[in-house]
Parts: sequence; C-alpha cells; structure tokens
Amino acid sequence: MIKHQAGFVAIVGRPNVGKSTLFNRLLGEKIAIVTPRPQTTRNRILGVLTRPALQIAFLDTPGLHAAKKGGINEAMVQATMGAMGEVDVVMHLIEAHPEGRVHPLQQETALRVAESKKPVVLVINKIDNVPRPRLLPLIAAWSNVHTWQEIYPLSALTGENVEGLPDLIARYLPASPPLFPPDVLTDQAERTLCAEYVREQFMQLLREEVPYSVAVEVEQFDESERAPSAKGRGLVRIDAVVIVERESQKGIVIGRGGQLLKEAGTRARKEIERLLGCRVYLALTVRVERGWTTRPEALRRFGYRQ
Ligand SMILES: Nc1nc2c(ncn2[C@@H]2O[C@H](COP(=O)(O)OP(=O)(O)OP(=O)(O)O)[C@@H](O)[C@H]2O)c(=O)[nH]1
Ligand SMILES: [Mg+2]
Repeated sequence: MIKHQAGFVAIVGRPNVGKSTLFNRLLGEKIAIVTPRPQTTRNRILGVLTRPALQIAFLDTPGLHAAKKGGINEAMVQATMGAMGEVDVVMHLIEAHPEGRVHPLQQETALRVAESKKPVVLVINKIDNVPRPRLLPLIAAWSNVHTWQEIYPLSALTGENVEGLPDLIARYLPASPPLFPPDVLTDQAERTLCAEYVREQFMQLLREEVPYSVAVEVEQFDESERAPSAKGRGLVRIDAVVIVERESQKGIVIGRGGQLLKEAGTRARKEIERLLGCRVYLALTVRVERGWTTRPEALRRFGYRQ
C-alpha cells in the first residue's frame, strides 16, 4: 500500500515576493488577493492541496518586515511568526535578483526564518526576471547564506517549475492520514473572500498610504435568490463597507463624482461573480473609523489580530 503523507506548510518571506501568487497557483484557485503593492496580505490564510497519497495544508502569510510596535504591521508579522511555529515545513520565498545577487535585506530575513528550527525549503521566485546564465550563480549565492533543506527556483507568475514543488515538500512531511476532508479548499468564508476581492481593487487603485488605511467588511450577504431559476442565473446581493481611518481619506476613496468607488465596485463585482458563479449585486459605502489600524479591537474584528 502507498503510504499517505500530510502536513502543514507556511509560505513566508518579505512583502511582495509572490507568496500569494504561488499559494493560488499551487491550489489552482484565486483564494488570496494579489497586488503589485507590498503588504497586501494581512492575515494567514489556509489552502489545502489534496492529491491521491498527499495532502498539504498551505498557510499564506503576511510579509516579514520591520514593523512598528502596536499596530496592524506588528499584528501582521506576529501572524507570520505564529504560522511558522505551527507547521511541519517552512517554505521561504525570495524574489530572484535579476543580477543574480543576494540582497542584504533578504539575507537578514532569511536568517530570521532559519531560526524557526523547522525544515526550510528556500524557493527562489520570479525566475522569469532572471537571464538564464545568472540563475546558477544565484542558487550558489543562496546556498552560502545557510544550509537550506532544498533550494528550488520557479516562477509563480508563469507557473514554470511549480508542478514539482509539492513532491519536493513531501520529503519533509510525516506519514499521516489526510488532515482535512478532500473537498476542503480553504478556511476563508465566501463573504470574507468577497471582502478581500473588494479590498484588492482599492489596493490597486489608491496611492501612497491610503491603501494601507482601507479595510472592507461585508455587512449583508443575501443568498436568497442564489439558486438559478426559470428567470435565469441566480443572484447574490452584497452590501460592503469600505473603512478608512481619516476623514480626509473618505473623499479620496469615493473619488471625483464617485468615480473611484464606482470603478472599484465594478471590477470587484466581476471577480466576485466569477468566484460565486452567479450574478452579483454589490453595493459599497464608505465609513470612517478613526485610527482603526492602531486599535486592537478593530484589528481583531477584521481578523488581523488574534
Ligand atoms: N515577474 C514575476 N512577478 C511575480 C511573480 N510572482 C508574483 N509576482 C508579482 O509580484 C507582485 C506581488 O505578488 P504577491 O503574490 O501579492 O506577493 P506577496 O508576497 O503575497 O505580497 P504581500 O502579501 O504583500 O507580502 C504582484 O504584482 C505579482 O504579480 C513571478 O514569478 N514573476
Ligand atoms: Mg500576499
């Protein structure tokens, strides 16, 4: 009989290295939101990959960075450190330097991850940015930083070399029956995913510090007409609130003549329709919650803090 393996794997690394892109690609679904901005992911997200003799529970995590005490950034780093403590294997993602070098900040984070005392697979992402002759010297440079269990180059964006990663990780997972039923993909509720899809659009459309002051809460998720009927496809009605932390940010989020709010709403609605597989009516309102990014109870409410 083939032995079954299962375990938890945390995907960690500096902000913006492509953790969520890889997480989604491994799972074949868009569960975590992805933007070109650092610090997009704010909480840890479970995604389960189920294969015939292997189940890997991946945890996508917020980026590791030097965070100020007491606010959302510290909570984000704590979420990542906590995840590292709970898993069988840590997958440390770095982004390939186009010149084939190890960046000092990356090295610092890498050594912090090495302290987890867990088996660490170093994944070099974004190899689509690296001229091929630079790749081997880059792998050699990283193997000098620490004795990693494995060094594995790939591109989460193009999918190059991603396919072999689960089997490589499996070498470090225990023999175990599956940890989740085979149909479980994530621990994120549909309404949470919808809130994240809305936040993704504001992360993309807003500038400077404003995207970091935005949280999104789904207040109503009405599925009463979700089932397709003789009249046509089903419909889900969603009321979501876009929360900012300063009065002056409200107007920015709404935009001139309501343009920005409308654009974000339209884009998010299309994505949510794809996710839910039905029509979606999405109503967005904007609310100010002064200084929410530094208030523990607000961070808890949004799921950014335990
Ligand atoms: N060229 C290239 N870009 C990539 C690759 N993987 C991710 N990206 C891009 O890198 C940016 C950040 O990707 P994310 O997946 O959000 O990165 P992250 O590590 O989850 O970021 P945080 O959640 O902010 O810590 C996005 O613009 C992605 O499209 C890759 O393999 N190649
Ligand atoms: Mg992310």
